Amino acid sequence: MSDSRQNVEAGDFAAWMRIQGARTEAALDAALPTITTVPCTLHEAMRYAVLGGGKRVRPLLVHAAGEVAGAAPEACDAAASAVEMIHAYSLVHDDMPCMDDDDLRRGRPTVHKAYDEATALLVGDALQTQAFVVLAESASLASLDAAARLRLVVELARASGSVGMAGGQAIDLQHVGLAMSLGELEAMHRMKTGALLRASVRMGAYCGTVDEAGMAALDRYAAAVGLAFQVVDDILDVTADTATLGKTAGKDAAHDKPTYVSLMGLEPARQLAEQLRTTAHEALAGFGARAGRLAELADLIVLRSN
Ligand code: GRG
Repeated sequence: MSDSRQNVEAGDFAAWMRIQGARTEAALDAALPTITTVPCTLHEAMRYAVLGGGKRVRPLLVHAAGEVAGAAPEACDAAASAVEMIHAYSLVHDDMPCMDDDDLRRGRPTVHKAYDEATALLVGDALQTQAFVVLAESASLASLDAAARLRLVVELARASGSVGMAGGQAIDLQHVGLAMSLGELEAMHRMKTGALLRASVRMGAYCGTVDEAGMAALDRYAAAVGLAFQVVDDILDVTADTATLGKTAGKDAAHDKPTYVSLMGLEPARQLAEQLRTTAHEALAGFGARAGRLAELADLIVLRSN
């Protein structure tokens, strides 16, 4: 895969996103077993869950942080694929009847609807382990030393597990129909959604080189965009329609879930998202033009319509 970054004029964010999106699609395609590999139905369902949909925000964050760190785009492809596989697994499991019970994801029937529940469970399980196969085996990470490669594995494992995404999901499920303070809501979302977004930024940086102060600045950026992503998700759940979202709108209220909108109101939630965007931009100040894509991604995350 050739590095097309140089071909994109500075500031041409839409073209950059298209190029990174195509890179991610190709890298995921290559990293997933083919549909003729036994068990064929499981592999077909894994590919259905991952390929041809989604905004690819996490892979974009990996590549943008990689640009700050001077990382090889090929190394970022592997890290981006691994993060997106974990994200896709979380969506497949989240949509199952035992969790959020949804029929629509990325504008298509959810995996347990297109296949069946047992297949959906196994798709999530297998995508989770495949993510770590990619980090351990990918030739495009061969330029990294063993310690850096191990950091990628630990970063993704921690962000996905019981002190990250899975733990946040557990807290979320425990609080359906119950009151939650804003502090508790924030802590839950920092785990459930924020941890993987933060890991995306840190893994992009680990694919290259960033000093301690730089990593702390990237962490401040990632914490702000991670929370902003969820605040905006809560806003869109009440303001956008199902066709635009590609998933069922209005589900938070229907499930009686505490959200930023239900706790703060719509306008204060919008102001919070805007404040977080400013915080994200401020965190990048020391990087100059190298962090241009990260700044544009903060704008995308806050100003998105789906
Ligand atoms: C099942 C362990 C486990 C965890 C599930 C992330 C998650 C935890 C569930 C998803 C529920 C949800 C809708 C959360 C709101 C924020 C979010 C992660 C939205 C989906 O991510 P996008 O918008 O999706 O990046 P696309 O399809 O664009 O990739």
